[in-house]
Amino acid sequence: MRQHKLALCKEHYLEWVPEQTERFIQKYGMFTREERILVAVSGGKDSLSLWDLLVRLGYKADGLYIGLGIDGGIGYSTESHRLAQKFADQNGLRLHVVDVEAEFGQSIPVLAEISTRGHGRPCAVCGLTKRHTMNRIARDLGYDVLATGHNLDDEAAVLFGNTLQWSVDYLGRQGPVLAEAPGLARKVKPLCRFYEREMTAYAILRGIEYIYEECPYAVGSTSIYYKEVLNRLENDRPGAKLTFYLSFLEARKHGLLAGHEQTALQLHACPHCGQPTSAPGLCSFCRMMEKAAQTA
Ligand code: Q46
Ligand code: ZN
Repeated sequence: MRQHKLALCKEHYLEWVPEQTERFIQKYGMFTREERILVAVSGGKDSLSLWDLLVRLGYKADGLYIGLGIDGGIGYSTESHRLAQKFADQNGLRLHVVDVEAEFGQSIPVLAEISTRGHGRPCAVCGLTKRHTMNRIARDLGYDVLATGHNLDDEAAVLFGNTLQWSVDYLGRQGPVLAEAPGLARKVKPLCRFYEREMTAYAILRGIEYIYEECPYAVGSTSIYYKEVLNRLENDRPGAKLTFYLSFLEARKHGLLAGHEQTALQLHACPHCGQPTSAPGLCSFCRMMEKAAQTA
């Protein structure tokens, strides 16, 4: 690991990753061992590794799998569901499953077509639906915290995109912890300081079976392009990605984005689903579903 000037054998690597995870959880005050954590599990290496780590560290963590109804010629959703369920069964863990089509009448690609959001890509609709579902399940089932498997490569790519556009409101909300608000569980990203390849190595060394394929709709996305750009930088300057992200967090801590952090005061309850929203009237999810119902 050139970025850390560190080389570890398998045995020590499998100790180092949980130690670092615990350090990040404590450093950013993510959660305690008394709190109930809901891990958003996609069947990929990051979310399954995160679940594995939290359980190994003695945290109370259940999983949530959201079936998006994406096939892409590789049976993406079916296979990712199978692997998430297999991991849960093998480890005696509880996995909640929400199937979008069963719940809302249409799969994500169809909903995206109907709603015309997202310029031909289902990602905007997908992101909105996943956020809404995670918040709902966390609220209805009484979880304190929602944990996602975003790694450093994900976070650096988002940061890079937001910085290129100086989207201060998005920048103000980006970080390892997004505080709870009335009706919204706290959101945390315990893997945000691990490089993607570190998580791949962890999953492989732990023998975790995960879906290798990316979602077919990720191909050609802007975030993948940003990741490639940052990888070129990292290649020439090991550690650049981590410095970029950590310096941002440091600058934010010192007030760089003061006034842009989302506060509970700016939110009100959506009259239809009750979830906090900053949009006037219905939340974006309910507006999308209303439009889908009218078009269908
Ligand atoms: S948003 Fe887009 Fe992802 Fe949804 S449709 Fe696939 S690529 S899964 S993180
Ligand atoms: Zn709503």
